[in-house]
Amino acid sequence: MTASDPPALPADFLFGTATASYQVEGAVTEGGRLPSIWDAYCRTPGRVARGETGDTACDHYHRYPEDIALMKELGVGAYRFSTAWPRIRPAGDGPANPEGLAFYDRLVDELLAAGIEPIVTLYHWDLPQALEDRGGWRVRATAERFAEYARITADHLGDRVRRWITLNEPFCSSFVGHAVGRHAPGTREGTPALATAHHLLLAHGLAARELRASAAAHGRPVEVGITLNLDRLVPATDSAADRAAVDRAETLHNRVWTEPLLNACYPDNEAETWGELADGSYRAEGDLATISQPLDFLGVNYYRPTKLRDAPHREPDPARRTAMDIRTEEVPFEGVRHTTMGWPVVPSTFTDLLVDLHRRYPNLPPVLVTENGSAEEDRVDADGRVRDTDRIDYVRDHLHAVAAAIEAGVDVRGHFVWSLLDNFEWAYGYDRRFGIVRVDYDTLERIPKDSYHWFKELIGRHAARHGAATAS
Ligand code: GBH
Repeated sequence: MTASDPPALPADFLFGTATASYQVEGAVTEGGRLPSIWDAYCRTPGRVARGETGDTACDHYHRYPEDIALMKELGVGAYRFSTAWPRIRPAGDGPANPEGLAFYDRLVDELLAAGIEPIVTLYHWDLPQALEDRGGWRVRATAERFAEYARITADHLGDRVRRWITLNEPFCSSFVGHAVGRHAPGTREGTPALATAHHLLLAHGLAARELRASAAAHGRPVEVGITLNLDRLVPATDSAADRAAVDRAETLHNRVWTEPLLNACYPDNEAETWGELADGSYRAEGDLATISQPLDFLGVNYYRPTKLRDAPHREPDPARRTAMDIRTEEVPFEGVRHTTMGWPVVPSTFTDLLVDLHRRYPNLPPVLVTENGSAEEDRVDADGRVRDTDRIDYVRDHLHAVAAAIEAGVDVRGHFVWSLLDNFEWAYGYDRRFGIVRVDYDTLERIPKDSYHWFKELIGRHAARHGAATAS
């Protein structure tokens, strides 16, 4: 099989697209929504490129019918979106907001009418600011508030939504937010950052229980998963020091999540990775049992591999060290293409990651690739056509990488292109475009790119080859 052939994927393989509330909705002061940590972060000078915010974003809050029509035309079986906690329970605790729930009613009903399965992520980084003011993810109480919000949302939408993702990329919520400082709330902490990771896992476990209790109370089917951005980490050389550096990074990026979730234990090299920062002060008896309830599926977001070498601590004083300072240093990949994010494109590393995950965790649940895609230059022709051939190559080659993993025995059930639309790319603002549909930010017009047409053809050929309507 060459890379230009269509990937050989199972008949019932699910094709989808994904977005997230703060990145596409806009309408941040409408319908009773209150600020999230991202509204606050965007308003802090110097944090987001050009001072951009999600205030309008793609205006998906008002234009969702047009966006759903685009997906119907595309032929996807599912749409992965996130509900905004600051719409549904704006203060983080207290009463639910009927207007917030009503927006998601409209969205879900429109999707179902178009024959598209709604898959809901409950948390894609927009924590109510009111909870941040009381400690945010550093405190255990936030995990309890999250479980309540999950219950409210599931009681309301669970008659129409079967598959739920508790958290998107807790690595970003904890370490990028509280140690790198490139995401909200934008701090650079040590032990408190490790506490946020633990409380996010706990939030997942408590919410999983509520999602299942809600479904049981109403006699509805339910599937619960979590989405992780797992990293494929490669040592710069074969030296023992570089391999040990990768072991520490495996724990920071991957095992901190997969060991509690899939093995009911904490990583065995925490001391080696974080030294005295990992003091466990944030853990309580029984937490592991809550976190490690069986998953119905695991969501994996994948974009790029990372090459690392051993390095000294960046901060010599342990008291001032962040949880990212694990004596590693990134080394560039040579001789491969890089996207506009500066991310190296090496599709075979996605196969390696999936196969390795499958070997390491014998009880691995079915996998959904909940995000995969690329930000590209997107030249617009005089006639308005967007010739994004680099994105087509990227998605096609990563679908081949998924097919190879399936052939090697990994149970991958679906793939969601990030993203349906160009949108608010966090600290980068609007100039990094991941969409298969271009958004003109002056007019908010949607322009399907060549990749959209290519993807539509791929989905159509897959359906034709397998005798059409296999999805349900
Ligand atoms: C995903 O994250 C997000 O889920 C999505 O919202 C986003 O739009 C999309 O991908 C494209 O970026 O600060 O140096 O430690 C992507 C995976 C992993 C990318 C963590 C940023 C942090 C680099 N992210 N990474 S650093």
